[in-house]
Amino acid sequence: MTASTLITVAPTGAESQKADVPALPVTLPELVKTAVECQEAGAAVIHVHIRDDDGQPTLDGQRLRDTVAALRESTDLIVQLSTGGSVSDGETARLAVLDAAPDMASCTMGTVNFGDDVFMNRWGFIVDLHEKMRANQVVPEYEIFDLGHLANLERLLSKHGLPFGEHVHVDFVLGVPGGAAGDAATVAAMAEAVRRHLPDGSTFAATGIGRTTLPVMFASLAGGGHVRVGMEDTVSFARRQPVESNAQLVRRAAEAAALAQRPAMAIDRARDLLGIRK
Ligand code: KMH
Ligand code: ZN
Repeated sequence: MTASTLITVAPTGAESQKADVPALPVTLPELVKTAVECQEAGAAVIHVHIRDDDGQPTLDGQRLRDTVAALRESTDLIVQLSTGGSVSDGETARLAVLDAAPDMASCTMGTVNFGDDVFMNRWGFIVDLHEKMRANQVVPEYEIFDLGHLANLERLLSKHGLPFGEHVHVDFVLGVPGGAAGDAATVAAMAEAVRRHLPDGSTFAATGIGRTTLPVMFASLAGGGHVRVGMEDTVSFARRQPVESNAQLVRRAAEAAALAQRPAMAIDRARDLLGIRK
């Protein structure tokens, strides 16, 4: 178990609309302001989805490059771009995200029902993402929406080798309608699968969608895991209390981590742990 807790913030996502969630950061200045606040609050990694001028999800290459540059200019955060995008994004655009040269990128380990939609992740596409990340020296965060995704990751690593950085880090995204439940038992089952089936030293984080945020966060901390929080995953701080800012969620995670005697991980330590290129 690491002595400190890696906190990732996922501030925007691709699903919520600014009209419904006014505090959602959708412009570049809003994203940078959020990032600065979240770094101060204890985050080490930022998982980024971007929006276009109408506030809709986009994978536009120039915007992605501008976003990476702006986050590097204003923060020390590890910049992780989403290759998941939104459910309507195609494989070519999702692979091209890596051309923006982030430190990290997400790599979802299987197809999953996603509310009324399907989040499509074919085996061949996963292999392409894994190989391109290694060629581009981008560290993956393997996104796990269901237990079978961990078996798929074991298969990927055995057939195609370790990722760039040679460290395996996964993120359990729980409570998605169509995926694994967001509860302590599921976190424990997945943590056990990581220990049994992934290389020694592999690390996991967990995030719970909506009202599963707190049980998943506490279960992950209790099980030696790391945490992801942010408005991509929940827009309610508590019952009938909308989230005011991403930093509010990061502060709560940092307080919980400190109570668990595993305080928020420093960014330099996170870079070493994950194997981020210097
Ligand atoms: N927006 C979801 C369809 C990722 O960022 O890699 C996919 C997602 C996962 O959020
Ligand atoms: Zn995402």
